[in-house]
Amino acid sequence: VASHRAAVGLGSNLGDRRSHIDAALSAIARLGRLVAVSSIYETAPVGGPEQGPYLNAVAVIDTDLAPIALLTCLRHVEQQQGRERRERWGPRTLDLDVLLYGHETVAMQGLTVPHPRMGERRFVLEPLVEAWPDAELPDGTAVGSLLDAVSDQDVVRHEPPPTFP
Ligand code: A4P
Ligand code: MG
Repeated sequence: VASHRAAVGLGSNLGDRRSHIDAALSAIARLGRLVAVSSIYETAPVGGPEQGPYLNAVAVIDTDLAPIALLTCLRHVEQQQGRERRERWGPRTLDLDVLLYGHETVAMQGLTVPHPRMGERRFVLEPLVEAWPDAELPDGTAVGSLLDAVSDQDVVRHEPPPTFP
């Protein structure tokens, strides 16, 4: 099986946000070879009901898992961090999204890659560009050019990620 470079978006705005993110990063590191992790960004919530600020980050891995297998593993990690699905875009202990999977386009029931809303979201693009500066969409669009075009959404502050052995 050929390995693919995938970007995973992490978000948390319930409970001990930092420990959910750190636990998720260690689990994601076991799904392949960890290439890079962004800083941890504190961001204002976008969409959904009134809710508290998020911590967001992006992890980049080289993985042998097929896209749907990767998503299944990420769902399992969400559950381990106490994720309950109540309402769409509502507050959550941990949300893990497959942002990019190589240059592949995936259009399956329950899995769309690139993530359909990533192109307008600073809370995704800023950590993605930090962790994977030359990332591209399947059509060759540089992710950095999307970040330049995004209208302002607050990224409040950021702190370094944990270090991995
Ligand atoms: N799904 C389809 N494609 C994907 C993909 N590439 N990665 C399906 C992950 N999941 C994918 O997701 C809903 C459905 O999307 C799943 O059934 C999955 O099969 P979910 O995690 O159950 O629910 P959700 O996260 O509430 O919905 P959604 O549509 O994924 O929300 P988003 O777009 O992820 O937005 N503001 C800030 N500042 N930071 C955030 O992280 N996140 C959201 C959630 C809203 N506002 C935010 C943030
Ligand atoms: Mg989600």
